[in-house]
Amino acid sequence: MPRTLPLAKTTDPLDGVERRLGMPRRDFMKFCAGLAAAMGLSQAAAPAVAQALTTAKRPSVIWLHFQECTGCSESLLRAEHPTLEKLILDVISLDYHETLMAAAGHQAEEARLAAMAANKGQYILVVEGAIPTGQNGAFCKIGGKTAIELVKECAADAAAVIAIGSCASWGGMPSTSPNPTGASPVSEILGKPVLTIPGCPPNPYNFLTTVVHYLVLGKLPELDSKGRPTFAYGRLIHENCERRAHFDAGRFATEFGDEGHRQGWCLYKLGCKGPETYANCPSILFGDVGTGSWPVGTGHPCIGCTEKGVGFAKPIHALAELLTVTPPTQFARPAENQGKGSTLATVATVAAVGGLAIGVGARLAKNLGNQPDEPPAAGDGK
Ligand code: FSX
Ligand code: SF4
Ligand code: F3S
Repeated sequence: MPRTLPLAKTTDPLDGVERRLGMPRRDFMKFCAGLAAAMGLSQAAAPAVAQALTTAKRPSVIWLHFQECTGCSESLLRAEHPTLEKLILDVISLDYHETLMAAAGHQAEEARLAAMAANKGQYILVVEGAIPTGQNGAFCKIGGKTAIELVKECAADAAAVIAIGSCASWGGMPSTSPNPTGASPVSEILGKPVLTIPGCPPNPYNFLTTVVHYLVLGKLPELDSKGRPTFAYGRLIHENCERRAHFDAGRFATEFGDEGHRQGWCLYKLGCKGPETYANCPSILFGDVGTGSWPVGTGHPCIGCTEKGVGFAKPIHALAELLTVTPPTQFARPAENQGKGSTLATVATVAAVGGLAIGVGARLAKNLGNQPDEPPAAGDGK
């Protein structure tokens, strides 16, 4: 008599998603579709993203803090929808993070050394904050080591180094002239380029998408000349700004609270650095709190916080350099140079297909909500 072989047990990797992330499976799949689109992949890649998020071995992450305000960590932890901080903490194994770990003193140092030894050559080093090089690094010591010694020690056996925030990426706010502490970027200390995710603070989705790219494709994303992933920093803010039509029509706010400002007109004359700053802020917004949740959306000019040589370097209300455009005297130019990376249109397409993706619902709502009842007549601008 033939023997009946027992059926192999199958386990659905998505089974635990609802419990672990508090996110319905359907929403999780839509979210994965959004991440795939953000990486420049097609909708067909969504299952691979879901697979990587649910089954890939969680990479060990050593997270160092130096000269900064902890806003990078705060922005990751304060994201609301869809429980981003849970997703990040689920996707990575955060083995050392000075402001989040319970351990202190010698215990904390031991945890760092143990994680580095156990994951030699495989862990990701994330650095938040600039590194003070003045007076031989005496401005910042942790566990008896200077920031310079610590970052070199941790980078030696890392699989990848990520500089998160503008401080770690290019010096940021602590490096503002005259830079008395010699605040320097990670790349300068290590003497080699590193992946950077600038912004003060950076958008947490750009960090998550970078990590997911690493998990799904086994490599870091394509970078620009400043080490930034092109999926997030490939286009000027000015290319995707909801106020762009006002710029092209010559309608500018010239004072905070004036008629143009209240009408939502372009903030170029108030010093907006969107025309010389590369970032996806207008496409993916911040904090998932709804319409207008990015600097220009709230009525303040972009200060260029993601851009070396602009943020914390140029006066906030000084006029921006126009990298690709000049304000037309009468008509918009028929075509402009465009960067690479996600556009409002591509993100909106994902929203239409998936119904939910990286703050897109809020983005679309904002666009609708921002329509003035009666568009001001051309020529009203100042
Ligand atoms: Fe703060 Fe991070 Fe700014 Fe710097 O973000 S938000 S000062 S970029 O390193 O903590
Ligand atoms: Fe938007 Fe600023 Fe460009 Fe005006 S100058 S369109 S506010 S990015
Ligand atoms: Fe920074 Fe400008 Fe975006 S100030 S957050 S780069 S809109």
